Amino acid sequence: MSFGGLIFSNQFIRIKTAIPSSSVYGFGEHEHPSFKHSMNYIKYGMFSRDQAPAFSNLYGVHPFYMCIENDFNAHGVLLLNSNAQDVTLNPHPSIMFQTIGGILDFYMFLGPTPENVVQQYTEAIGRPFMPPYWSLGFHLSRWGYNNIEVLQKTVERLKEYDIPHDVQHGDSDYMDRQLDFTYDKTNFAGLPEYIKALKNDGMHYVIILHPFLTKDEPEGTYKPYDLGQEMGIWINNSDGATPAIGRAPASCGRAGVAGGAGLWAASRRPARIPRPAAHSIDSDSSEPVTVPSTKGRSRHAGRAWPPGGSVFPDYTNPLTTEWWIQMCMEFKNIIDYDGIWIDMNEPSNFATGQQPGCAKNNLNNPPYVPDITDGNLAEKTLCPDSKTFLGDHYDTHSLFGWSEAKSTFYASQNATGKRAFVLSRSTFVGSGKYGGHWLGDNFSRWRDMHMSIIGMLEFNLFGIPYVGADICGFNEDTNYELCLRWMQLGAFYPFSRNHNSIGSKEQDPGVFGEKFATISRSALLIRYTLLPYLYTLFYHSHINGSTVVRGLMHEFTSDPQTHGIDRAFLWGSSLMITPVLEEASTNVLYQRNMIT
Ligand code: MIG
Repeated sequence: MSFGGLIFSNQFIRIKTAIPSSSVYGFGEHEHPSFKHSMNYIKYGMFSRDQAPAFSNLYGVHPFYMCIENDFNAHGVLLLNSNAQDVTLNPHPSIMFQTIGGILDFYMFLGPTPENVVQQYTEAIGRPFMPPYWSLGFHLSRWGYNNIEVLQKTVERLKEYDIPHDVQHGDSDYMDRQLDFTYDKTNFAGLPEYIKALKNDGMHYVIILHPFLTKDEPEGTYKPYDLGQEMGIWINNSDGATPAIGRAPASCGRAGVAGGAGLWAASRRPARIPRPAAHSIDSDSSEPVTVPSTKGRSRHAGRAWPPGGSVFPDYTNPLTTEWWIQMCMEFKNIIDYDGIWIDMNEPSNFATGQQPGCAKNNLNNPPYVPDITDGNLAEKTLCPDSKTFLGDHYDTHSLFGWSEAKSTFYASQNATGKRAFVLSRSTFVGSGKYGGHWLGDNFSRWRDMHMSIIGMLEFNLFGIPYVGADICGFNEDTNYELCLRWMQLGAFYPFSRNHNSIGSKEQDPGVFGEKFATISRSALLIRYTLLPYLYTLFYHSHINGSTVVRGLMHEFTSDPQTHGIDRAFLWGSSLMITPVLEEASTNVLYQRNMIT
């Protein structure tokens, strides 16, 4: 180790180290173009952000990498640090870490095999949770069923085609005006009874919850806010006393949906990624919704704030966990759900900082801002000088999702009396102990299928083996061939869910007709035949920390040709899946870059 590059100051720490080879994997969360990293001066920022997959800092933070040395021994390194940071991979080969707070809390895991590295890593950070057996079945979801009839029709057609369907999700359109712990009694009238009926049929139901809560409901009508306010459990402004008021579409209501949805579309790829923005995602409005610029919006005091003022529960406070458990238990009496899907917990905010904007100070304007999208720590979230129970938001920002997952794990357990099921968008080191992860708002494009394999392999390194991408793609309209190939790949995601965004065309496996349904069914039946094997792999992951899905290099480490393979993957040590990832292709023998 060379200490030549060490700088240690209050808001800037840098250390550079030579590494023994250039076979490096991990660091996240990003959309990496390959599982094995390029070492060509590549810089990865880490700071949790509501950001559709792109080559930039995304929802979670994992400052962990694994390296396969030239003698084929593997080791892993964790920098346990929650501050905004970046790493640079250099061709020497070397790695430079830069963080703007905390300490250099390094952990080394000596392997010698890749599996040993992950086992040792999860021994330190917490072994993955044991998923309930039902959660290994096929899940169906979409944002924007918009009413119970469409939901019922969708469920019915899967049944008619005899497509395995074990879990149905309820995205936020089941809620009354986006309010957590409510359901829309007009458009989803009869939802509780319908869920009971599905459950009598052997199915399971997962509800979404968003972390921000509207503060604008009339007093005495919205208990989650009233009780939380009484308990004083919100993230506070820099004064440590008054709640930070951010902006979410929570109280926009039907009339406000156009504005709300337009703002929600702001989670598109950042401008520097040359991809077209998602089309209008508003199905309720006849007017096309344009995606507003996030630049300069709502930054300054004195500007009018539209409705939607929201508070943010501070899950690092044990009192918040008590409140959350109580709310989840009470809601279970209304909707008989089996698991909880926690979204927007970066935490996301539809403004730059809270009202009335961020003050100028060291925390909000640090001397160095790591390589993160927009180069502003408050963008799409709260001001860094906000106060949480564990400390300044500057230090705890990227722990929001982790702390919410932990609280939700206990809430799910308490509410259902069964093994917890939690799916979290934002994750940190150790999140796998409390839940799984989906790879966020991907696009209905062929490329995104390949990216999903890389993401899945990386989250297995991070100790979060219960992972999958939205099958058929979230943003944009999918098409028959892409969606069918994706159903075939997604049948082998540890977390297998077809999920879609509001306003996109329907894409459940029953909507494309009989042939599509038959092929999807047969792919899913292979999965179902193998469920005892998959469940056993999860058991090993829970007990020994092994990966569930792994790259070929885990098992054939001494064959360097396997080091770059990320278009095929293994379930455990014994089953290889090689999906078709290209349009108009009927075999995989000549797929580009099969071996790199
Ligand atoms: O972008 O709840 O990533 O899966 O469907 C809006 C609505 C908020 C983001 C999640 C997505 C979910 C959507 N949510």
